[in-house]
Amino acid sequence: EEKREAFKEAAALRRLCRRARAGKEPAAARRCREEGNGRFGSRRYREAARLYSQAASLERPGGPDLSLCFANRSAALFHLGHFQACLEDISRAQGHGYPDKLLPKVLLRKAECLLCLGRLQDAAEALSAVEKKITECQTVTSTAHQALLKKISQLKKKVREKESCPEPASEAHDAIQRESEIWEENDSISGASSSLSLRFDLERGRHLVASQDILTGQDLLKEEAFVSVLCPGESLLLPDGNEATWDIQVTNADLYCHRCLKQLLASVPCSGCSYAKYCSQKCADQAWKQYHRTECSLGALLLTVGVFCHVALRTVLLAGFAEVSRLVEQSHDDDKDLHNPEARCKHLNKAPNPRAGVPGKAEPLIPGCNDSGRYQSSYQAVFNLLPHTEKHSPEHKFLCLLSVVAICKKIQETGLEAAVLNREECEEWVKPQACGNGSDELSPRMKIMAEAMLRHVLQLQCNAQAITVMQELGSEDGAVVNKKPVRLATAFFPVLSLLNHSCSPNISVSFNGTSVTIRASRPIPRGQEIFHCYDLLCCSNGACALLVSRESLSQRLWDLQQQIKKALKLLSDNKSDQAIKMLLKCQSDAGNFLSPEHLLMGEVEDHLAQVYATLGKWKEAARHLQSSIRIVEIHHGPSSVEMGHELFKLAQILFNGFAVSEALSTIQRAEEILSVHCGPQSTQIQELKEMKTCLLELPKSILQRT
Ligand SMILES: *[C@@H]1O[C@H](CO)[C@@H](O)[C@H](O)[C@H]1NC(C)=O
Ligand SMILES: *[C@@H]1O[C@H](CO)[C@@H](O)[C@H](O)[C@H]1NC(C)=O
Ligand SMILES: *[C@@H]1O[C@H](CO)[C@@H](O)[C@H](O)[C@H]1NC(C)=O
Ligand SMILES: *[C@@H]1O[C@H](CO)[C@@H](O)[C@H](O)[C@H]1NC(C)=O
Ligand SMILES: *[C@@H]1O[C@H](CO)[C@@H](O)[C@H](O)[C@H]1NC(C)=O
Ligand SMILES: *[C@@H]1O[C@H](CO)[C@@H](O)[C@H](O)[C@H]1NC(C)=O
Ligand SMILES: *[C@@H]1O[C@H](CO)[C@@H](O)[C@H](O)[C@H]1NC(C)=O
Ligand SMILES: CC(=O)N[C@H]1CO[C@H](CO)[C@@H](O)[C@@H]1O
Repeated sequence: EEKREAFKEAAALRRLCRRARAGKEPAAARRCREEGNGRFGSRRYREAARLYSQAASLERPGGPDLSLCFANRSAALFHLGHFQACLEDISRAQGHGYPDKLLPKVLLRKAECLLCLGRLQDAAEALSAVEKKITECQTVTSTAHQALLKKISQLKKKVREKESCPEPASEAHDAIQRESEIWEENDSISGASSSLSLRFDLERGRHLVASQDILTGQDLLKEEAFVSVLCPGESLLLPDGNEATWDIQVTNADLYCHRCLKQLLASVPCSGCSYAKYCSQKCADQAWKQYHRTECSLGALLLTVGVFCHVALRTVLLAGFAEVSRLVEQSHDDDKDLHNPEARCKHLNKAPNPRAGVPGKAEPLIPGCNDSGRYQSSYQAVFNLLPHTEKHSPEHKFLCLLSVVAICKKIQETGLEAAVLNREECEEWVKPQACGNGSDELSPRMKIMAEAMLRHVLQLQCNAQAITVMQELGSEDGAVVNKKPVRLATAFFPVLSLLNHSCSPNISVSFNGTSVTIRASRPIPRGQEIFHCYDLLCCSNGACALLVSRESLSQRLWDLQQQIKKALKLLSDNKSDQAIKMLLKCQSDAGNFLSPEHLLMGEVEDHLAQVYATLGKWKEAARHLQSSIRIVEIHHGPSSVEMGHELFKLAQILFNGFAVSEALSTIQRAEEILSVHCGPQSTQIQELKEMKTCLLELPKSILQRT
């Protein structure tokens, strides 16, 4: 019976896979590129660049078509003022066989870029190269020829002008010094502050405790994810993408690097699939070596089985077969020991921590630490996170097993087993071939990998950490720019996982790429345990971190999000009063099960601010926004970019409401933060400056009127 059930499930999985798309599709590539040309024509350069990127990821490498995508994108990047990225795309185009007869136009763009970057010598050289090319090239029609020559002489003139009158060196970027805190790392826990220490007792398991008094805002932990996998997420409507003549399906995969999660400007596509896109060739090469050579042809399957299975696979690929099998075998030995009283005794006797070194008062060796008692972000630490096997239902475990086996079988079928087991280095992309051995069984080595993967999938239920970022949403009314936290990736942070769950955590979490920073959100006296709030859910009756409660809480969270959506719909239908009623109800519902610092609580406040702003009730709007800002500050820190954007919004509202002195101080704070993150020349800073000027002239006229 069970076998038949498994068979049915496996067939369903295969059917589903056909729907997920991760392969190259040249026809779709061409459509994207044409659409991009259309957007370029109407000067919507950001959208154009995005469409050209999409085209590049769908195009097969090897033909000139890919080079056209890069050349086209370089034009959009040039207009956006991203000269360095533009130069990189031009050399990519040349590297992929850009047609000779089209070259002059692109080389001219290169010269212009170099000129803008102040590299005059290089610009002059590029110009003579274009001239040479044009005289060689018979195919250029005479009018085009004339136009090019005219452009060349203009540029040459500009080069000469710049040479004779060099611009003053741009003023040194006087960024504000962040209060650089003394950061001292703990000797025995990698990434943790020296104010923390790791404890272990049978009742509480492993946990972190303050070993000295900790101040609000103090950094407690800086950790790089052991593994992280980008969540595809829903497709998003971006601010400039809402005139949907062509539905640009933008997902996280189009916006963030597949490996390091950096925001993408001009993505480098994988040469094998259309899904993985990188911030640079370097990231692409590293991902290929570490895991993508295996994952590339599994794309559709991985998108179908879900991100937890994907994380599990990538975890074992990063660890390598030798380390995986060492720990799997060790865990088998430990299990045997547990069922054999004599061995168990021996096991306990060997447990004392060699570093504790106090005779007669030996502590047990803390699981996950290496033999010298150091806990660090390693595969061993990941392996020792608790899978809570007994808490999962048999159905759930069965489903996880099925997905893991499906992945391993696919790896065997496609002849990628050798790559997985590191038996030979295959750095080049080779088309996987069906392997001759038609056996339905997993090989003994793949069985070991599968066992470890299953363990990781189960661990993730409790230990998965979501990496979130603030993402800008379409602003309907244009008065206030809206941002929302979205889940970007799922990751294992073995040190962060040492923090136990609590309803009212005493820390805040913020992310930069694949690294996390933990700060104290309130003073923590010496000797207290440090608590973290996973997924930031609060538990209904004090029983924390139980899977059951997590599931039902997720349901309530989902319901709440639907309510919020409805309220926003009311708002867009001009039914502001009803929208306010609904949002206030959301707020009181949410208060019953979310901690006051939950990001969703902030989001509701934010929407309330938005409604009041559309009604011109600036005072109420400001009050709600201030509540939202308090939450953002807890989560992202007082000088985070998120905080900067919230203050920017508040400044707009205070400005509109003529709250002069409050507006001025808010502008000041926003300026300080945003000039660090976005640069003193950014549009946000310019707008803040304009508001300030306006406000400083305002009082006289207002006073005269009143
Ligand atoms: C894109 O490339 C095509 C083919 O080379 C060209 O005709 C078109 O003008 C290019 N568009 C832009 C914006 O560069
Ligand atoms: C680091 O952690 C250890 C053990 O967890 C603890 O005893 C020690 O006080 C901490 N501080 C430093 C500076 O290592
Ligand atoms: C434990 O890890 C630390 C840091 O990587 C290393 O210096 C030490 O040699 C390791 N100890 C053992 C016994 O492997
Ligand atoms: C096929 O592979 C399975 C698992 O690796 C192995 O047990 C079996 O001996 C292989 N059969 C042949 C004919 O190589
Ligand atoms: C994020 O990390 C990068 C390097 O990885 C660093 O250059 C940048 O300053 C960091 N950003 C913030 C806001 O800390
Ligand atoms: C830290 O969090 C725990 C759990 O919620 C709580 O018991 C403790 O009082 C908090 N500590 C401080 C200083 O707030
Ligand atoms: C809402 O009101 C604004 C101005 O009051 C109007 O321009 C807009 O068309 C209205 N929208 C709807 C859906 O009624
Ligand atoms: C108080 C509390 O929640 N303790 C938990 C801390 O985490 C360990 C596992 O890492 C659990 O076993 C404890 O129950």
